[in-house]
Amino acid sequence: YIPKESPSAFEYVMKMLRRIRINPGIKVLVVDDSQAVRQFLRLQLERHLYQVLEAADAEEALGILRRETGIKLVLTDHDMPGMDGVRMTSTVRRFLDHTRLAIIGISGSQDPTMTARFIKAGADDYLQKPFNYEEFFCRVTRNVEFVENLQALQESANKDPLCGLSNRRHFFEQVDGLRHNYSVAVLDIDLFKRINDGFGHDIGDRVICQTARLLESFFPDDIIARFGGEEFVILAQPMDAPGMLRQLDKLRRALANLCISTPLGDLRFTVSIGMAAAEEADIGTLLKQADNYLYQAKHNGRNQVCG
Ligand code: GH3
Ligand code: MG
Ligand code: MG
Ligand code: MG
Repeated sequence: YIPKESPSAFEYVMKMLRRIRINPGIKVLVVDDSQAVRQFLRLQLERHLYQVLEAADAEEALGILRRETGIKLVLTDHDMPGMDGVRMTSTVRRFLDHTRLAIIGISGSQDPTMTARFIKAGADDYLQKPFNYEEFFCRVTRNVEFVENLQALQESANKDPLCGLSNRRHFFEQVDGLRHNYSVAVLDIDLFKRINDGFGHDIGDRVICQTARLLESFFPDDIIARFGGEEFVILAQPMDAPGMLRQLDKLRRALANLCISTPLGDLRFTVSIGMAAAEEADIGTLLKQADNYLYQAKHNGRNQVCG
């Protein structure tokens, strides 16, 4: 949630990030075949409140990375029995990109190509053993902050700051490439201008957020987004047009039954919904069809689903 008074999402995110100097509870995975090295790194990291996980080889590390969520940094040795650190890095990068976690390669090898090999494989940084304590923490902190900055930027680029749903841009990113077997619905709050005029913009905002929450609870497994103003889009897959129409009508009734208490008295509102489904059609075509049905729903007196 980004407060209205902040000049922009970007500045707000940056301010929050500057405030967080230490990262308590941030998960770091240490991969090294030497238990003594793992123990040493654990002690160092725990002094800075990191939460440390350990793996004795690449295979164990890959298992942990597939299972655990929220690991922000991997510190990996190069020479280990089985898969080496460089190969492990390129394997990790097939399923976790730079916005998910940073990787720092560590090695005592004198091989002058080691840094380049780690970075080409997808590592973000490299440390030569034995390393200086100060340098170690500079690099750890810098890389964790970088991942967090990327994640915060990605979130503010994808999410609607008012209601937290995906925005229009992220919606199209998520549906990119879909060609068949889905249905699309466009939902628009009825006479929303009157809500704003009669109850004020803040109450209008609350109506938008309440609508978003109900949308989420009625379509938990589908792609939903706030397209703009008081308009939302739902994409359900696989396509089941009659089922989708029923679910949309349930949502419509649930919204009509909501009663929002405000300083100016109780507020009720309704929505109109247009839905389109096709075995084979691009998203643009389906959205246009759903929009036409929405227009029909408005024309027929609002508070209804057409499709
Ligand atoms: P209809 O039933 O035909 O859809 O009528 P309507 O009044 O809902 O339609 P209209 O498109 O004329 O009004 C939409 C209003 O939504 C206009 C705009 O000021 C308001 N609006 C857009 N974004 C926001 C927002 O983020 N918060 C609030 N409170 N109002 C918004
Ligand atoms: Mg080793
Ligand atoms: Mg409207
Ligand atoms: Mg509208």
